[in-house]
Amino acid sequence: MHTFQTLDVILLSLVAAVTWYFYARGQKTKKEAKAVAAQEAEKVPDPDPLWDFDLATATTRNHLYVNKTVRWPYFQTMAHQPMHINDWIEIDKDYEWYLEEKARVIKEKGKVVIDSCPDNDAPCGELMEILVDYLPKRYPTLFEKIDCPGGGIWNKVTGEKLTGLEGKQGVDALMVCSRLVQDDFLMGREREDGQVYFTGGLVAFPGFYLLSKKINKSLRFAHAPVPYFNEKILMSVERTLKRFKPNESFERTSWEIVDDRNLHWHNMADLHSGEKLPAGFHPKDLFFRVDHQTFRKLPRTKGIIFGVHPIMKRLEDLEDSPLVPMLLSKVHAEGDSKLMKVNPFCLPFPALHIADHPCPFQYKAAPLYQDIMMPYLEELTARQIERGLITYVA
Ligand SMILES: *[C@@H]1O[C@H](CO)[C@@H](O)[C@H](O)[C@H]1NC(C)=O
Ligand SMILES: *[C@@H]1O[C@H](CO)[C@@H](O)[C@H](O)[C@H]1NC(C)=O
Ligand SMILES: CC(=O)N[C@H]1CO[C@H](CO)[C@@H](O)[C@@H]1O
Repeated sequence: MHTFQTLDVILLSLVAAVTWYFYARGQKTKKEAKAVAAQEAEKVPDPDPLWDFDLATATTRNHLYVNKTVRWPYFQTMAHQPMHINDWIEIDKDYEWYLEEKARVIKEKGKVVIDSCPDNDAPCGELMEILVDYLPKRYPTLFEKIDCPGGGIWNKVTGEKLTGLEGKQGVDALMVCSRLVQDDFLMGREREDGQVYFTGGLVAFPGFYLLSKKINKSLRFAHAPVPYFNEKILMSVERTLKRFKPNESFERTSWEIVDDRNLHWHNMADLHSGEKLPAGFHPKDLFFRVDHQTFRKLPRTKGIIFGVHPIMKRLEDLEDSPLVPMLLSKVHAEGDSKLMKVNPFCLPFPALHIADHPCPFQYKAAPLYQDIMMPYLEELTARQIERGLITYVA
């Protein structure tokens, strides 16, 4: 009886154990299956090839319109939209000039524009990998994969063959990226304290800020001097950056009026509070700078990649863009003055103004050029009405 009971207990335990084992195994396989399914779902499809791409005439998409670059009312929002993978890297006819200029800036400025924290070195490698994979697929007439030990890519525009790429990380990997696309890449990641930090990147064309002033700083810290930013949207921006998945890339555009073509550092960036552009500065020499900003999450290393492709238009070219001069004028005339004194180019994000820039007036922009620009915009609008591009409704 006694023995029997014991045996019973043992048997029961055994049954329980076996049941538990299979149950647990089932759960585990279920969990694994779920993880695999999630990975599948997060997979980014290949871009469509542009077989008839003509570099000599290529332009980016018309970001002025399509992405509501100049917005009215002018609120500070991320104003982002999902990005099709085809639109991640745009190449235009100025490609070679950008690459040469980028190389010059990197050579001159070094760590100020290209750098990586230790926890960003692997993401740099992954960024290079996805670029090298993407470009021959999207632009098969410009790039070709090289099958060699270590792997490589042939840039047929510059004639360079970049090889031995496998295992490249950090700045070495970013140098490869700098020979491939016009875009800059600022990189970030969520660290253990739950905040997003800027951890490195290749930022040759920031216009008004320097990577060296942002690196290893949290998004919160880096945005401290931007009016409204922290109060209003920092939390939501941070949440978005932490949560978005590799399959949930997005894009936005921002704009700025600038006084030269120096993408690295506009002359205006050095003007101080109360200063203006020199007397006699012709409004035709102002540029409308549009930055196409792309946001991707790296699947393996979870790095956050902010790509930026600046596009320059002369102010006079806006004559052919119906309503844009009028809208621009309205934004300046009636926009929130606290915001318009801010450099809207960076807003709200990457809003990379220089927390500790020596110039006390880093959020300036409008007061420097407004007097010169406004009458000219009116001229452009009048010409659009004359040409029948727009109709005047009182
Ligand atoms: C991206 O992948 C996740 C799985 O991790 C899935 O839940 C989500 O719906 C996907 N998003 C899009 C836009 O496909
Ligand atoms: C980043 O900053 C932290 C302190 O905030 C410091 O301990 C660390 O050494 C810095 N890392 C780099 C790569 O500069
Ligand atoms: C070309 C392009 O990407 N256009 C997009 C701009 O934004 C609108 C939504 O606001 C999209 O519908 C367009 O596809």
